[in-house]
Amino acid sequence: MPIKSDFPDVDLAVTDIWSFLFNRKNREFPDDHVIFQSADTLSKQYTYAQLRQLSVDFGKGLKAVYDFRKSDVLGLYVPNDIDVPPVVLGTLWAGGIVSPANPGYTVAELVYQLKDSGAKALATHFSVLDTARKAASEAGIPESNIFLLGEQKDASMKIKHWTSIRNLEGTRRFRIPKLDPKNDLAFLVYSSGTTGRPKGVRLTHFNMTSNIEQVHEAEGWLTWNGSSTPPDSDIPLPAKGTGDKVLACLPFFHIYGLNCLVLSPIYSGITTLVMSRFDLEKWCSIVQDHKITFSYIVPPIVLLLCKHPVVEKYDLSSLRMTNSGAAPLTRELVEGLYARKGVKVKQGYGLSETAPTIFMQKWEDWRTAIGTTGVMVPNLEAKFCAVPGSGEESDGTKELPRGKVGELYVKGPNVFSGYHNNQSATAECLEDGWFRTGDVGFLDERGNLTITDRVKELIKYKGKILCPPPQSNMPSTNTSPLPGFQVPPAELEGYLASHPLIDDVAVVGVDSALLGTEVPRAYIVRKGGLSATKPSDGADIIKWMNAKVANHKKLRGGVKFVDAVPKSVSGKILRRVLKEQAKKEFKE
Ligand code: 4UW
Repeated sequence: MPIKSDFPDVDLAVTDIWSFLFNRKNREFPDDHVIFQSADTLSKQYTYAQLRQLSVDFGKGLKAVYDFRKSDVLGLYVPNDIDVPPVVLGTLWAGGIVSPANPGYTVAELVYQLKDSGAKALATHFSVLDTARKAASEAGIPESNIFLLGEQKDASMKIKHWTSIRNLEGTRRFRIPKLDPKNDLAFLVYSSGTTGRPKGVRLTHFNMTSNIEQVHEAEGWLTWNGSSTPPDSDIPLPAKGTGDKVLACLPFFHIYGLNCLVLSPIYSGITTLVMSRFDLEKWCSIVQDHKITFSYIVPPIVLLLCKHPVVEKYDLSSLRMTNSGAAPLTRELVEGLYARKGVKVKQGYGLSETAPTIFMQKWEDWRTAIGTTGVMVPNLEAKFCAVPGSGEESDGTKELPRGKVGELYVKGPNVFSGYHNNQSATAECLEDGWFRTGDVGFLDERGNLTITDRVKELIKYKGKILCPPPQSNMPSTNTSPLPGFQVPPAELEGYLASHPLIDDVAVVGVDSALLGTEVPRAYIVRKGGLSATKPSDGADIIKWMNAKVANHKKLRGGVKFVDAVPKSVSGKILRRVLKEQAKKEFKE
């Protein structure tokens, strides 16, 4: 039997995102409440009423200026900016679909997304305008369909600014088109995927509004005016008479930022300060100076907060809580940050395909469920099935008993409707509403999920074990090859990151011709960088590590010191880059 969330089901709204946010009946905060504020120039801010008006004006402009029709796609290629929310909401008002792209993309990468999504227009920023222009031209988007967000550096430039896109004739009357929230798409996000080419994840209006409601129900602690009462715990309220203040430092193009930082604040009324990009010292100084109470972060940020010397200078005590997700976070880092700065971290877990959040640690459990990603959000079902390659049947039909480690499948209103233009990839992970996450983990007795790793990232170590012959009349042999032990790189990284002389680490599998199997190899950033002399060679670390783990997890692929671990902007280790590197370097 699939496992149900312990939260009672929420009676979910079935409506388009714009109406969900701006025609909300039970809204508590007033029209003039500030929702977004630029963390760079604090004077720039948008209240709820301004966002509503700006988005309608812009939506009408899209129709008038670009003849934007229902399901037309707007490509969004910008660093974080407080203009992103009104442009996104305006596009949705016009019935369009937003396809946000990483502003670090090259021309070729952007062309791929613009073509695959079929973008009709492109919103961009002067800092990346050059790439945007070239990519638009290659993707067949006319220059007149490119416009700018943020600062308009050069007033003489021919490229329009989004604020000039209005229903200029003023006489044409437009209405929000009739949308079918369960079928019409709101977003085409391109899943970062640490392996393979990005795929367009088709997210409907209902997927997104459902996830906002699911999270709101499970979260429930952020307060726009400081009035909610915390359960009996060590978590204080914001300063008297004030609401929570969130510092937004994660990219808006990624699903975590898109839902938690662009859409959710308009629903919850939580004032959100927008950084154009993450910078550690700036993040610390904004937290200190503006009494930030909450921030969504990723494990590489937790690592920096634990280890970087600059953090010492700042008072981060206004933070009631932080929320980490997008990659594994170890117990050692959570404890390390609390010991160093008194900053609490809880975890969330989700995927682009689930719009995104499916598990969340409760605030009051930040310490008692440490290292887990928390409990299932409402309206969700889950099951665990055997991991491919484990020797057991693994087609997703046979459920494992609760508590056993397996591959996680989920079903719910937030599960996407498939990959764009890619039926075979959709068929591989979506059947009868069940989505195969590709993540491996288990539930504890309180329903908290521990993710042990991703199926594709598990290192398969084919060792040999000593065993008696199966039947006494068979020829005797004292060794037997195993189908493959699975070594979770995240577990080894957790141990290594707790080493006092190690600043950062990634573990990948590398093929050993000698042993005829994949073996774990570690890429390590020493404290003090490449010039550091300690630990002096990998042998010390291998010895230290191997004493902590079972035989099949030993670092048989060796250790290499590097100056940085390659990571995606959403905080994931780029294992394919390291695997390529390992192939070239690894000599036995
Ligand atoms: N622990 C271990 C985690 C975790 C994790 C994600 O780029 P995508 O498609 O999506 C994301 C979404 C992150 C996210 C969403 C909502 C939320 O509340 C939250 O925490 C606050 C984070 O990253 O990558 C999906 C893949 O990222 C890994 C996992 O492998 C998943 O399949 N991942 N969160 N807490 N791994």
